[in-house]
Amino acid sequence: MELSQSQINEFNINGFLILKNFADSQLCETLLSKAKEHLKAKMAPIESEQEYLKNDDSNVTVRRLRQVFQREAIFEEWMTYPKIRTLLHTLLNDTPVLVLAHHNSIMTKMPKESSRTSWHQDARYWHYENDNLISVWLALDEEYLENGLLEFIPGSHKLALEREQFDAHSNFLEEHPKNNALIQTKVHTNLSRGDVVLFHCKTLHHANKNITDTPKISFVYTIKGLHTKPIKNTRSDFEEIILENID
Ligand SMILES: O=C(O)CCC(=O)C(=O)O
Repeated sequence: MELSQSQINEFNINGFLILKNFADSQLCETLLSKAKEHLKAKMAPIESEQEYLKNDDSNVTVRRLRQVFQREAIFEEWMTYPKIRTLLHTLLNDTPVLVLAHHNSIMTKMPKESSRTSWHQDARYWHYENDNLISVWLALDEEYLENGLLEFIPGSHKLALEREQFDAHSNFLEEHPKNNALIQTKVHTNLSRGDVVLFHCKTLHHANKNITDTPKISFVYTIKGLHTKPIKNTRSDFEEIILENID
């Protein structure tokens, strides 16, 4: 499968691209049912809502299953899906490499107990020589604003943002006068099972809480170009898998 020139332009201009109905529905169903098993068992390693919110609550609500690549063959199958490799190669202009240090996760928004994710760039805690990294988001079911759909600021991956526009945790400050107008330009597209969003590691995005009665469960992993090297002895300097073209 190849991207059209207008899809390539869209990614380059906006910093994200939606591929409707991309992943096989049966694959998504299997991913979802395996994800639910791991979520029910709260299988480590996880990120909990309580840890994310830094509160003393002793309950554990899973926010994210981490390090999913080795957990199930079906997770590895999706993260090395042949059909996506050519597209990623085109957008990165380099051989895609799966980064197991970052994302490599199943992201949830549990009803009532989920938290909002503030505006941020994924690259905020990553350490690479350049920004040639893309996150691959897969909707395993319907995603819309009420259950915590991602929203993006088009073109934000190309902006020269200043340190003062972010807080100490590198969240993009909503109340900062320079950021208000930019946030007004946010866009969203509802997602269905099998839809994929590819987004640049500097594209600003956020997601609200889930105010519905049903969990939202999505798969997210990160890819970099082969020539984008991690900085030695940082969190990013971790296992990687080269995805050769096997179309
Ligand atoms: O679903 C969410 O809360 C957003 C997740 C996200 O932006 C991320 O993992 O970088």
